[in-house]
Amino acid sequence: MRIPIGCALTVVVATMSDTRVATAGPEWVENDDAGSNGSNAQIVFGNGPLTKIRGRLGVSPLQGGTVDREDMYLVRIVDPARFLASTDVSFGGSADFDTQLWLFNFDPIRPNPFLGILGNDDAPGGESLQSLLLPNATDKSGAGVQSPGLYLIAISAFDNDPLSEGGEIYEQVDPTEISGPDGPGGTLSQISWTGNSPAPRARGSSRRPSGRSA
Ligand SMILES: [Ca+2]
Ligand SMILES: [Ca+2]
Ligand SMILES: [Ca+2]
Repeated sequence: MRIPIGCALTVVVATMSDTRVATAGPEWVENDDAGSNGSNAQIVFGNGPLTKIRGRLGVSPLQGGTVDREDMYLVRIVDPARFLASTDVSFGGSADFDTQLWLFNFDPIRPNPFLGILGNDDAPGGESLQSLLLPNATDKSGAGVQSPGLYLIAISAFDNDPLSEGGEIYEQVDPTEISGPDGPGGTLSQISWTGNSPAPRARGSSRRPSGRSA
């Protein structure tokens, strides 16, 4: 049992069947706990397009009060141009905390198998603390989802950011940018997190969307 933080992540990633990974449709519910990196990410499997992931972050009293700060899922993106992931109610998602979303490569045969691709804190537009990932970065990194395949998608609360051995993978100059992997650690595989954010918190005067979507 983990209590406080609920979220539903709208994900449009897969449009075909006949594969074990990431064509679960339409909804995937976190099973036990999704891990925090590419080696323990939860595999999303099934048939049909995946439209939503439901999960929880927060304190686990049954696990000694440890805090689960991030969840990562392995999904298949079939049509990169249609990729969208969001916790914002405008896109069918929901969360009761200030979310961040992250996308990584999943390429286990390479020396750096979990390279960062995209990250966002607050959806472009500036009215929401919820997050939005689209196929391409909005900063000057030129990053984007280039080809169909397996990818890792992760959710964390602000300001818990992904790390490689080189440091932070993303440079979030503006909270509303969809960032490419332009941080000092951006050329290396994700291995951990900054861990900042034991509990969700709101920032500024933006309205905090509440409730959990259907
Ligand atoms: Ca987790
Ligand atoms: Ca946010
Ligand atoms: Ca950036």
